[in-house]
Amino acid sequence: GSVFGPADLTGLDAQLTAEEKDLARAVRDLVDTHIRPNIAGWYEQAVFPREIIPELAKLGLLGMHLTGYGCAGRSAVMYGLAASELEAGDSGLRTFVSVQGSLAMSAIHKHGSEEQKQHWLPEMAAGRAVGCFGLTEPTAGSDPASMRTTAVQEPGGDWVLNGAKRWIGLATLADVAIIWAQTGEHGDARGVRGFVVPTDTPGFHAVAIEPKLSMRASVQCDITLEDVRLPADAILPGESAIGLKGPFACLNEARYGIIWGAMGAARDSFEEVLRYSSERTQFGMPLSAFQLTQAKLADMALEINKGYLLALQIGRAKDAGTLNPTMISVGKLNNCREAIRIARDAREMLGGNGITLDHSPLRHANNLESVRTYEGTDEVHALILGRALTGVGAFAAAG
Ligand code: TGC
Repeated sequence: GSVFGPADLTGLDAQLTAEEKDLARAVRDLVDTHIRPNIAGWYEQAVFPREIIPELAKLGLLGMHLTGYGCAGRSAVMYGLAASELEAGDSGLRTFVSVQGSLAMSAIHKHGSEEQKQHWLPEMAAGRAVGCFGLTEPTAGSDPASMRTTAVQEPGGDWVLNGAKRWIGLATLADVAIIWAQTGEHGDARGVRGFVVPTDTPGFHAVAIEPKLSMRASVQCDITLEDVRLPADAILPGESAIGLKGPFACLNEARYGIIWGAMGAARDSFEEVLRYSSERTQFGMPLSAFQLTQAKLADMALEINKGYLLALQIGRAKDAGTLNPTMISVGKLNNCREAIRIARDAREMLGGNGITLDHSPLRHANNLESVRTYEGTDEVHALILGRALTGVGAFAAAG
């Protein structure tokens, strides 16, 4: 059958190479073996299963789109397929791979020194070191330019960081944090810059944000930075990392993965309710024989086909080197919005049984509340598209 499952009514499968399909199936096997049997328990107990990290590393899924330094060097489409399969298991597990690979490893790979790359990337690709990415702050979410965290360089060359970060995935598990901070004007450092911060540096504290009603099999944290002293070479030195375009280049990678990931959660919700509706009998016939059920299933399948077509189009553009951030916003906005609708419709079709952890759709819908919010909210992506269409930025009040 199609790697996109029974929702594939448009020959999506035929758009993939054999190698791409093999990778998707290998990740699905991992999800079936290690995630599906346990996810309800992890979700209920709010546990991120650390033991999954070596399994993800074995398949080369950590920093899988990066080349060299022990990374798998896979195509964007393969990375997307892996994200989709993982998120069919749970958004929290896909988030681990995104934060580790698309954010933390990408930051070092794109903007780091040779020493930083050699030191961290092979360990992170092997899953022996975990990374996190600190951009968002308690008072700077959609507007990262308003961040207050500072990095001040002392005469001896050391950097001293002070401030706070919020909603940082994996921070309590992480060995290394990429922290973005305002430098003011220090020699070559201008504006926002990134720093490679080992999390055992004195003054670095991370605390998990609890209790959450979303993304429970994952960890998001508050970080405080109190006089965190770093050597001069802790700064990400690349020209590419001067200013907010440094972190935005990493967000592009993570947002790209979400385009595919969200469709995985949608597909899993659809498959669950497709199965259920053929087994569940009311008024003397299976739910699947009711016209209202069929209309809902058809609508879900339409959006899954459109969502994957969009993901494939954007993925092929990424592999061809023609991707631009506007295309990423099209995919992120559309696929998160449609995925959460599909997950909610699937919950509804499961009736009362749909509110238990025996079924995936409400868990997916709750997770997708986070997915549509992080890496640029629906509103931010709508405004990025509005700016692309009109030439007028409407993020802040005019004047
Ligand atoms: P503006 O201030 O004009 O731009 C600053 C510079 O950045 C460049 N740029 C981009 N570069 C590459 N890719 C993109 N997508 C870029 N978007 C902007 C821009 O060209 C400029 O460069 P330069 O050389 O002129 O300095 O900003 P803007 O007006 O373009 O953007 C405004 C807005 C609202 C779109 C932007 O601020 C935005 O995207 N806000 C949303 C922030 C967001 O997504 N936050 C999520 C943070 S993720 C995180 O902290 C952890 S969540 C995951 C986890 O850990 O679990």
